[in-house]
Amino acid sequence: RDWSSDVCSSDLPSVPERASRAPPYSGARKRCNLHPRPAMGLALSQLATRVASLFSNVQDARILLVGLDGAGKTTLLYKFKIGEVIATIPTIGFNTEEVQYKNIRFSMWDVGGQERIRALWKHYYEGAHACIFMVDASDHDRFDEARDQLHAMLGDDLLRNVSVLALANKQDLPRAASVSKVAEKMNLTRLPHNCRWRIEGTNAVTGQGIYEGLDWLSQNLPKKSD
Ligand code: G3D
Ligand code: MG
Repeated sequence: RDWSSDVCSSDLPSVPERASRAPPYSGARKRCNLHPRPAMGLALSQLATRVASLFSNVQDARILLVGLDGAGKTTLLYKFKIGEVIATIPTIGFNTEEVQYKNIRFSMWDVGGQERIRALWKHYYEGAHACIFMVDASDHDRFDEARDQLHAMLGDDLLRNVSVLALANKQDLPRAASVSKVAEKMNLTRLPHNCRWRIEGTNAVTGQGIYEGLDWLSQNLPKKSD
């Protein structure tokens, strides 16, 4: 792993701003697809199976996968067949996708947009163990919006115990902000409820960084006593 530096709540202050992060390949998505770098570590086709084994000790993991539109959520779940769609519930202005992979259930939706829709999100909060918040690290103009959405959502008491995995996605793009920059922009040290969190740099097209992030998550799910 070269660029997918990660930061977590306990070690944020010691992580230096990374001098160089983006690999010098084109950054064009299709090109990455056609020429995955050989040192990727984990065969892409195995990602879903490996992810499932991470959570094999958990009876039922309920994970919210959220972020602004365009962050890369659909790419992450569908490209790697991490789940099978079990339901899509279209509501005006709010579409969720429920995806199940073995004992892990992902509820995925785009955050942002109209305030009144937020009330509908709560249906998915109950019983959630974790929240994966995906950020397009190359979309500098929307960092503030993403941060506000993240904090507004996690301010809800129903999400008091969730563990938070932030993904600084699209690290392959030359414009992408570094992982520590995204951590700073998202104000992760100021998350409500002092929740457990971590941030990982990812490329949802190649799968880089995804396993590492989910590995941390699987080991940091809230305990029943929390
Ligand atoms: P969303 O489900 O969060 O709204 P999508 O986002 O998964 O639909 O992704 C939005 C676009 O970003 C897609 O491109 C997708 O291929 C691209 N994308 C997702 N992750 C990455 C990444 O890590 N790197 C790069 N370079 N692109 C990524 P299209 O062209 O299909 O809209
Ligand atoms: Mg989507």
